[in-house]
Amino acid sequence: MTAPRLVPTEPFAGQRPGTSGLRKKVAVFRQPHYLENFVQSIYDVLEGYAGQTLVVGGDGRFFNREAIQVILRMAAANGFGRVLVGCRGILSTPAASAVIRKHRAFGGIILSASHNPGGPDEDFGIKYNIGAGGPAPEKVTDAIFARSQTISQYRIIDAADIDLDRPGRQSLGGMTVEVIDPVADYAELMQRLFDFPAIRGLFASGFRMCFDAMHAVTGPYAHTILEGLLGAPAGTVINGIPLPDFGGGHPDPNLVHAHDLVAALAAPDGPDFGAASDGDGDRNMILGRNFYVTPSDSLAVLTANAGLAPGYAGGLAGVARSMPTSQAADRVAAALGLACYETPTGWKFFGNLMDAGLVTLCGEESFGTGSDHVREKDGLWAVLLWLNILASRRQSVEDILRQHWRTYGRNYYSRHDYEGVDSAAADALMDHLRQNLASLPSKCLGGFTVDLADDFSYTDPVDGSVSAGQGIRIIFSDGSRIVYRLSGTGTVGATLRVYIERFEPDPARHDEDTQRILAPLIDLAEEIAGIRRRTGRDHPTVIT
Ligand code: VG1
Ligand code: CO
Repeated sequence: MTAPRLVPTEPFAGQRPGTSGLRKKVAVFRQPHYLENFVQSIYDVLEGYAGQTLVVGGDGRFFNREAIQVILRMAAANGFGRVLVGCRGILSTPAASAVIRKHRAFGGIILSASHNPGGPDEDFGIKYNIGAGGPAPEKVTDAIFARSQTISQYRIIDAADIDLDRPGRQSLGGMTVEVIDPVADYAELMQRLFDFPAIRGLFASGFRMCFDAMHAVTGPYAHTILEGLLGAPAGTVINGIPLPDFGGGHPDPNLVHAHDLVAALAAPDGPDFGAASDGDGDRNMILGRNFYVTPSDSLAVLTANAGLAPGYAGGLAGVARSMPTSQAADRVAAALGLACYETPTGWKFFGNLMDAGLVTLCGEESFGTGSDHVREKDGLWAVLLWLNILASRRQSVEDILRQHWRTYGRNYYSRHDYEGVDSAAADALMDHLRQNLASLPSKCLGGFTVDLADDFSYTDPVDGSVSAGQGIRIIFSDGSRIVYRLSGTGTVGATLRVYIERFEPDPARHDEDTQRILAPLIDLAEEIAGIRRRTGRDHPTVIT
């Protein structure tokens, strides 16, 4: 057995994990000892893992395989008993969560920068997930960061690379490495949740869909499940082979970046249903024929219809959404008598609620939806739940949405992102907003009366932990909202996100253009924050 080697090192500034772990440019990760420091910091704050199982995998982006070899050699040196690693280094984020839970692993390390581009000059990321399968809570990520600021050595063994392309057991030092099929456990779980025969029947009836894997991790999952188990015709999955640079694109499932999918759906005689997922497979975008479903509406429709799928036929415990997500799901929850929770941005806040059995479904406006089957958001899961609903209701996506709006009203919603803004300017803008919050309530601005203005603070109902400073919300008396927050996942400068929402109960007004109907609130968002003056930007970089 190879003896662990202790390597002296020095801390790096700025190894603070953001919304979803540590995300930096590949060049940053490639600095000597940088990755090792962070991995050792993770291992150092964990307790009681000797002889236990760790799950490791990533979205296949550039540097994935190299990072995995380091993580494995360090896991062996630190005393893990076994590592389950996805074949070819592949595990989607939700599949990693499923594997951690099924095999009762101690935890897992997921390598991804999600929807950010990949390649030698692009982004890489690493995050730790706990034994429940979800992202580490803030107290753990804070401890990892603190450790990374004082670290002076790391443990590693000298050994040849593990063959990540060969399924089965290999030995590394005294540790077992099991190279597993990245799809099998996940596909088995999906078959327990959804009515596969009904969905197979839908495809057999001539229903056509296009799934855009965006050259990212969901390709193998979608091929196996949609074209294999569900009998969708070959060609249903496009861009289905994971590439280290995602084919040069942004693996971000929105109307701008999923252009191949949007084009397919807009074609005359195009498919009935379209969907895309992101780099690591936890996001989803849902499209009908010439029809876009906002992620917030998708959460509401899934909440209203989940009972049609066998896995949710017993009813939902409750639903949770992140604060900036539209309040569409709240209306469904109220109508169905379900508890509804509002959490800060980021999936880690849903874990406690699901573990305590308080909620079944969760969602975010950023193309994230999921349930308590795992502890991550799950792109393909959302697609399968939609397919189950379509198989059962046999209506078009558009008809389902229109009927939903007639029943619950429509929450017009949009997010405006200003990317790569000067960090100091973005901080100043937020500070200015914070300082002026107290003066806003009961003011009438542009015809809207302010009901509440605060910097969102969340007290976890399960463990009582408080997360403050989670975004500025301005809520108006008619239920409209403007929310401002800075992204915690960017790698260059700051990204300012402005979220705008307006509720419209009148079915005669459910056909308006979203940006037009939101225009007065968009103007107000500018007036209140002075975005143009403070950031020098005339327009958002991305509108979703
Ligand atoms: C963004 C989204 C947030 C999501 C996070 C991780 O965070 O807004 O809703 O949970 O990305 O998603 P931020 O801090 O940049 O707004 V993923 O698919 O990158 O794991
Ligand atoms: Co993602």
